Amino acid sequence: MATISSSQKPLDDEEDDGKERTCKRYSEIISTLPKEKGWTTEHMYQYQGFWYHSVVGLQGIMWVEEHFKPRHEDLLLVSAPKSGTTWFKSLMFAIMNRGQYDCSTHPLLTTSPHELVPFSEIFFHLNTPFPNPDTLSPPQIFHTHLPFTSLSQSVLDSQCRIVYVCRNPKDTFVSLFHFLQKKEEENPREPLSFEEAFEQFCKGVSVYGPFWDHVLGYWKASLEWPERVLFLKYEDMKVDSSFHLKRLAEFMGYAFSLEEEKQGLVKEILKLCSFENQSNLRVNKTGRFRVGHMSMENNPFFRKGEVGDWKNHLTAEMAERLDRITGQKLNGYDLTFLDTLEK
Ligand code: PAP
Repeated sequence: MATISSSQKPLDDEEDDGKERTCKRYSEIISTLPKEKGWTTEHMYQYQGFWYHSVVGLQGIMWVEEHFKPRHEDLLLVSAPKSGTTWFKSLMFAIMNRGQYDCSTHPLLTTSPHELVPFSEIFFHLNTPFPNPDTLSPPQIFHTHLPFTSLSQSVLDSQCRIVYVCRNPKDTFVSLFHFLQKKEEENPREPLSFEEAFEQFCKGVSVYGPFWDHVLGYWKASLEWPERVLFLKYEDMKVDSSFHLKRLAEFMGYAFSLEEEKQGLVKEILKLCSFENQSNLRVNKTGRFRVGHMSMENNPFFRKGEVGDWKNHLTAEMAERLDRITGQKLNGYDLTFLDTLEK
């Protein structure tokens, strides 16, 4: 089970004063980066062509780039923020650990998916030594929001399999805006209005944005290395859940047997991980997820869980503008998004 405990052996050079030196080195780099107004933090910073929400967040990213070394057997879930990370963490965890738990004792009933599948970027800046992956029994599932071009050579060399999930940009924007209103920040500022945040999103200035570059990086990688990168969309999982869950399991190396299908395991996992089920659990309604010394509310990760909620928030002009930008950016790549579900 991919849990992190602070008693696990930290990487050698992340002992306290090593960490302070590293922090200083990262801060010096960050002080030279281009800045923009943050959505809810003072500034966002552009690093390697992508925008990041805060200094501490960026420190975590730089640390992951330098130190994160998955092994061949590990699985890496990558997502553009608010594309279904929480959902796919629970699906992948349930796929990998099926057979170990029954429906009444499953960890996903009492533990946040974010605790079960660790988010690589948070470990450094939260003062929690990241466990040396070599001390964890493989395979593990790790998660990152890092763009493809920022994945370190060690991730690429590891040959670990990568599952990428994304979502249509209009719902992604709406979801991100609402999430940031609720997220606790160390140095918050007066949040940008919905209209201001929309302007920034269109310019590419969003968390781990530009959105389109993030998606295209993994789309191209999935075409070039289909055996290593599986590209999935939130909407496809909503529309044809069984088909895509089986595809995901097969890619992960945990294909469902005919016997398991007959026993209804695919449906069971989908039900366990469904928005309706997960969002109504006590742990996700009122709990916090903890990683080492850090904790965060679970509730902001569950809002509506629908395709097409953008219609309740974007004006017709805003929707058209985002469609136009998406059309231009993805032109020629044979990549489109569903943004409405037939009732
Ligand atoms: P993250 O990238 O910051 O971890 P992420 O989980 O990708 O966040 O995004 C949360 C979105 O997924 C929310 O969408 P909404 O704002 O449009 O409602 C959340 O409701 C949705 N979500 C969370 N869990 C599930 C689930 N089990 N099934 C479907 N959607 C879900």
